[in-house]
Amino acid sequence: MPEQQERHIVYRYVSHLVKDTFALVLAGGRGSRLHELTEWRAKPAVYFGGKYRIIDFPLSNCVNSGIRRIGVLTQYKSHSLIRHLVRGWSHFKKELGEFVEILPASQRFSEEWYQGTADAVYQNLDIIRAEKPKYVLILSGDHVYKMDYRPMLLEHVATGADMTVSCLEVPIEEAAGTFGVMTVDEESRILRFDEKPEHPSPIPGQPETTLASMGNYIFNTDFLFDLLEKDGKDPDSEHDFGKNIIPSIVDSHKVFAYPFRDPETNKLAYWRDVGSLDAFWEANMELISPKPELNLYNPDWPMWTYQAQLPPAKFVFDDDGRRGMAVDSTISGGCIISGSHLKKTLLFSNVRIHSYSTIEETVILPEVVIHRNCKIRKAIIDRGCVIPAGTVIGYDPEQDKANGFRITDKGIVLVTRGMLGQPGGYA
Ligand code: ADQ
Ligand code: ADP
Repeated sequence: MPEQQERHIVYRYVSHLVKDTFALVLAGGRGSRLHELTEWRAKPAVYFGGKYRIIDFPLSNCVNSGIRRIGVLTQYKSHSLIRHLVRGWSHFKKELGEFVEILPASQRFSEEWYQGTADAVYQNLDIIRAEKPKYVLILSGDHVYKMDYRPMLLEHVATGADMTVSCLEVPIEEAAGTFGVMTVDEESRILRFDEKPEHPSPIPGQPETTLASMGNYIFNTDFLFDLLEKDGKDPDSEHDFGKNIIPSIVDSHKVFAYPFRDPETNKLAYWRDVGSLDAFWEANMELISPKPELNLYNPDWPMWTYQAQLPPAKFVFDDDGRRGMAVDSTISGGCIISGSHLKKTLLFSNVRIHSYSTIEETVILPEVVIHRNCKIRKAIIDRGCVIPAGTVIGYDPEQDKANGFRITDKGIVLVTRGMLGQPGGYA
């Protein structure tokens, strides 16, 4: 067969595969290691990278992979998440078979709030069934990464798997107690799966690394339905994919690992669990560094989000002629920097910086106001905070503690409206 014809057949086949796939994004997690940053929003709704929320990454990955039937499973503190999804992700055309649907907890006649991730899916089985997909792609809503899900779908079909788990090579000490880990045979079939063990088994020949689950799964739909019906009736199960479902099927079924690698370099791909305040701060700092690993400027894989219509960022001299400036920084729309100096700092939308302040290595969420003469370093300032004139943050831990701010192990200071005694609601 001529090469062109062959390629054409593959394209058509892949386009059928994605059309036969229904994606479910698990977006109900609390993210408790983000402390007050997730006091009022679920982890997937946490802001990232100046314009985005974490959930924009898996959602954009789906859309860019051609998967356009998407359900988002919400639970914990879903108000901010739902607002974002309605504003930014509701423009698909149901008539064309494309939608992002919000699936709140307890669609079924059940007394129970969602129990675990498998239960969250179980409670929405009727909705999935009505869509008649061949494959269900279950995604964690908690991670920042770019991934084309099509090669994973192709692998899933080519291996004849009942279920496929995407995974990464991770240093053992990072994985211990944090990730589901697996051992596989030469064909990548999973022989054993343990959820967050204290001592993960190494990859043969690589004593320092282990294969960690990214929390993304592909299931054949019928198989998933059978499993969940069974698990739903098991009183001893915690109804969790990592804890209960995967370990229970690796012996009896064809469960494969899909090692995710950067398609351009074939090296370890960028993937961040911004699960703690330190990881959140570090990932944002890395992103605004001169050569970040995560390239958001590549038009081939656009990251979609909701964004308000805002005027461009503006830098002005103050009354005394002191220059408003920012270097090695990223500044979003609607910001005004007047007579203050910013270095290695990320401003989300609509931030106002008044005069005579210096700000370094800081992540500032939308609608924050910083009044005059502040000195801020290594901080995260939550949405809507109004920082009074003369406030010093990140220089003296005793003073930060006395102000009621949270200081992390690595010395990053978190400031929220609650800590400042300022009201919540829309800033
Ligand atoms: P964790 O991330 O610790 O481990 P979990 O807290 O269950 O597992 O969260 C998984 C995803 O589901 C997250 O996106 C979270 O927001 C969401 N979620 C949690 N409870 C939910 C609920 N009741 N309803 C809706 N969404 C919910 C998992 C796997 C590990 C794997 C890591 C990778 O169990 O095996 O290594 O993800 O981060
Ligand atoms: P976002 O996550 O979009 O930044 P908010 O910070 O406004 O949204 O938080 C989401 C919702 O939580 C708000 O609409 C508000 O009702 C509530 N909220 C947030 N912070 C507080 C607070 N400090 N006190 C009371 N309610 C709050």
